[in-house]
Amino acid sequence: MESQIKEFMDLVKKRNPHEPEFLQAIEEVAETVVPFILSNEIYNGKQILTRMVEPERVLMFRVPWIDDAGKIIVNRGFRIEMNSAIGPYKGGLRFHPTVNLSILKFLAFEQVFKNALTTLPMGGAKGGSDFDPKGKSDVEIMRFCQSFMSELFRHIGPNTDVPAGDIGVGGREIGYLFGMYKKLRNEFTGVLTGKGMSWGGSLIRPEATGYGTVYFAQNMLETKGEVIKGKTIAISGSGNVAQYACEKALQLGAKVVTLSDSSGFIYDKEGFDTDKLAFIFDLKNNKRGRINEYVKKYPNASFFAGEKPWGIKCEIAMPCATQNEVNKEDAKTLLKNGCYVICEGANMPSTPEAVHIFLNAKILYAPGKASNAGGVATSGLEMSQNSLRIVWTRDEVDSKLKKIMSDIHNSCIKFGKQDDGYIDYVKGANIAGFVKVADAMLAQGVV
Ligand code: NDP
Ligand code: 2IT
Repeated sequence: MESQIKEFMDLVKKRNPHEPEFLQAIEEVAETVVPFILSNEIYNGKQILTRMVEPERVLMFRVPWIDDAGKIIVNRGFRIEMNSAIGPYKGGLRFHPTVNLSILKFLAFEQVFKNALTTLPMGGAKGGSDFDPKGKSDVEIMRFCQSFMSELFRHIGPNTDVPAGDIGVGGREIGYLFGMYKKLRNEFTGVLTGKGMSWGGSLIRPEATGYGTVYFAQNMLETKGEVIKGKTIAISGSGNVAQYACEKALQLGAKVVTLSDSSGFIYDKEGFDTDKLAFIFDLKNNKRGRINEYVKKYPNASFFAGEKPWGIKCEIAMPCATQNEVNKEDAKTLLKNGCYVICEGANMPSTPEAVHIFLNAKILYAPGKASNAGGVATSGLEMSQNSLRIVWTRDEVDSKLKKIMSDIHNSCIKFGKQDDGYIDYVKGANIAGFVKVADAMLAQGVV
């Protein structure tokens, strides 16, 4: 078994040198899916995984724009259309200076499995740019988004590829991107998700990733006869996912004590409440400020510059910032301090060493492709509403989101429950996602 995984990985490494994040995401899948393929005649020998690691299409393009000082800037734009076996390509756009081919290919690959898990008909994609939105004026953001869309529009469409937000892309950016697409195509369609409510958006979409992550944590706790109420939670990040994970956790009676950004983390030992969270929403979404400003307003809290929150004692950790933000040492520290639930809001936030530590310790560990799927699932619900030209109520969307998270949890149990009763959510999510996509690929022939 080990040798077959190695043989597969050697091939992938040879074809994708210099793409460490992409290789990391593939290896995590291969460890559980290769043995499954070998023991299932219908998949064995069909090169399905070899096909799945090759994007159907990779787009790279120049994004020139002019800053407020009149200087011409050139960024690079990307869209990775990874797999369309079960539906149109679907996945977010990330604007961050670290964006490169490796990061977007890992995200697109994860998206294929995640989208399959949602139960909705969506293929997998990811895109973005090395553009850094930090410190840019609104007009600069608009000019950049317009330039980006003036190329991307040729490749996307409501039945072809439907982008959405990710790091650095929220409601403001989706607005500018949508406006340019509509102008170029002369068509008002659901080509992007995360739209504003007056122009085709869905209620709960902004909240969905964070809410869904907390719903998933609840589902995991239920397997032990426990609830989230009263638990202490450490959250990283303070963007879209972190904010709404915090909001839902508070609503359900948990105590959230940390949030962070790339400059460090804040620790409020009394826990956040609705007023404190409203301050953070305003700070991050309107003022676009830094997280350390929180301690000026709430001096009982502390700011730890350049550090991550994983040294703080908690029962539940929710990494909601970025990839590889929980390493081997962090994992050991979390366990030492009594943490026994890791529920990932971010994509691939734990390094492979950290994941193995969590699985060996047999704690409740949910990989992002399962636990953060509520965001893209609600994007799928936005697409359905656009097609039907109707708007569902908040309660309708929220209850569909809860049901989807619970269905994903059940899929993880179906394929991940071990003989001793331990639920390996990594195995469960990988195999459940694989089976859905693989069956569609087999039915559609070698294309
Ligand atoms: P936002 O841009 O809204 O927020 C990102 C947060 O993470 C910010 O607090 C940011 O801090 C921090 N962060 C980003 N990069 C780094 C870094 N290299 N080191 C430390 N902190 C960092 O993005 P989202 O909340 O939308 O996304 C967060 C994560 O969730 C990502 O992994 C994303 O892929 C994933 N995700 C998002 C979904 C969505 O619907 N938006 C759906 C599913 C997953 P700073 O401001 O200082 O950069
Ligand atoms: O990683 C993700 O699932 C997202 N950024 C959301 C993608 C989407 O299409 O809503």
